[in-house]
Amino acid sequence: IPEKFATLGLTYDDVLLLPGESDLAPDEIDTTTRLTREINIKVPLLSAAMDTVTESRMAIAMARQGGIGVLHRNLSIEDQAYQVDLVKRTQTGIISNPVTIGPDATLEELDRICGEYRVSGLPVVDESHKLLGIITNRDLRFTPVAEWAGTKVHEIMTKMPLITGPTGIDREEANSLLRAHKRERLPLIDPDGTLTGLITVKDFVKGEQFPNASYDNDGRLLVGAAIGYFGDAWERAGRLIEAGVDVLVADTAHGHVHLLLDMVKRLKTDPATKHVQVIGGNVATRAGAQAFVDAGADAIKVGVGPGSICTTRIVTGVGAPQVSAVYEASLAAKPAGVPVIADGGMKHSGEIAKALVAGADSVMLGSLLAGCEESPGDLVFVNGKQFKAYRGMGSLGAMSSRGKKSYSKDRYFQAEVKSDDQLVPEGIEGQVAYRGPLQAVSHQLIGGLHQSMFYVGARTVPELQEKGQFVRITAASLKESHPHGVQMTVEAPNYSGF
Ligand code: RVP
Repeated sequence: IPEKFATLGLTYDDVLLLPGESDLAPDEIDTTTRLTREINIKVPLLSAAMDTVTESRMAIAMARQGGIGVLHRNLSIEDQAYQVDLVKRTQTGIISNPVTIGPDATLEELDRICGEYRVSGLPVVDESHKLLGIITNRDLRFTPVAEWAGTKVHEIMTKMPLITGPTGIDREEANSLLRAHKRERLPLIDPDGTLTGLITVKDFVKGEQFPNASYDNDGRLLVGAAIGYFGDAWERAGRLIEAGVDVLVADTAHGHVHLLLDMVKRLKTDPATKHVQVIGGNVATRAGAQAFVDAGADAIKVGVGPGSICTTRIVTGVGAPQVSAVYEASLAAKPAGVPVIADGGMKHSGEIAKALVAGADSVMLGSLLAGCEESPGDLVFVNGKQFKAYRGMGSLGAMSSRGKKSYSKDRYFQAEVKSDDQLVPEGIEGQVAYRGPLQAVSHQLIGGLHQSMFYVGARTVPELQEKGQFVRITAASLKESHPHGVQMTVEAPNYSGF
């Protein structure tokens, strides 16, 4: 029989990382990490699956910064799948399925297609998708509008031979070809001349702007989406996969539950779904993590109660201090090669490194990102200061219908509650200070992590996990850690004070 009182649980404010011997130059530090069994990302950050944090805009911004966004599920299936589609269509790499036109189409049709897809040029292909030429809407300028309906694409297109690249060309090579020939577009073809992709200069410029961006194998941004286990969850998963989602996140407040574990098992064995990465959660114990390892999850998310807007521990008395919970979960996950995600409770950048040393491979953030320009919701002014709304998915506001259907109730196992006044909330509704664009916020978070790694003497995340050593601290040390005895006169971009 286990002891009734387990060992003391610790959280972020209970520990500090000891400085270690370091001979690193800052540019040697690499924050690449494992998101799931099969996906690596360059920046170990996820944005939370919450309706005040992650919709497509945040997901695009997160992937561009090198992390990943998890689209919330307080949306109809159609709306959530549409959000996935928006992220996947954001062009920052190689376009694997470019819009094309046939040689016998008219210039009128060309103009319509360019407008519809907001592109300025199209590869011209025959019925078997062999590349015949390329046409841009600049070519239209030399033909009077009155003649568009009667002029065919093949009459004015630039015909083969064109400057093309082979299928599978890497970014550097493509870039130098575009430069050498001063071209704006590089069609990619197979040896038999079949069009397989398109690269545009515009996309490369974006690529250079976001050197860490998280891409799938086709050069599209990575995106995750939350699902449940109840009702139409299976249908939702299927639609999200059709839309191109890379990672499904089985998203509940208590993951160590048979229905959810069965859902993960089914997703990882069904031929239609098993190729997609599945994250299971949330758990806060070694046994909970082991259950997800056994169910075949590709990563495990840890956190019961640490969230800034969460009242689960107060309402139910259940939870586990986050640093200990992450450590415990990692004891089951690590030997199985399953990455761990520390979800909730991060107030400053220093906690990212603490979570990684405790055994996480990446972290999920809510309150730290809810104030970004890219999060859903409008700015609110209070006494001349700018804020954005931030609420728990278990808050009354998120779970109640208030004129529309709520899909987040089953995260708290209250899917069958009929009327709003019967709900038992486990979260609150509030607001956080406006923080500007994600780029600036993530710069501070990643910058902080770089510094942590420098202090510990770790070049890589695995090295940080191995070398990092905690010291337990007292309330007096915590006071010493924060600024003290001084009145702050200037706001720091990475310190909130609480
Ligand atoms: P934080 O970053 O501390 O704001 O926490 C965000 C996390 O809190 C989410 O990723 C989720 O796991 C959890 N959460 C979301 N809603 C609620 C709630 O209403 N209790 N909790």
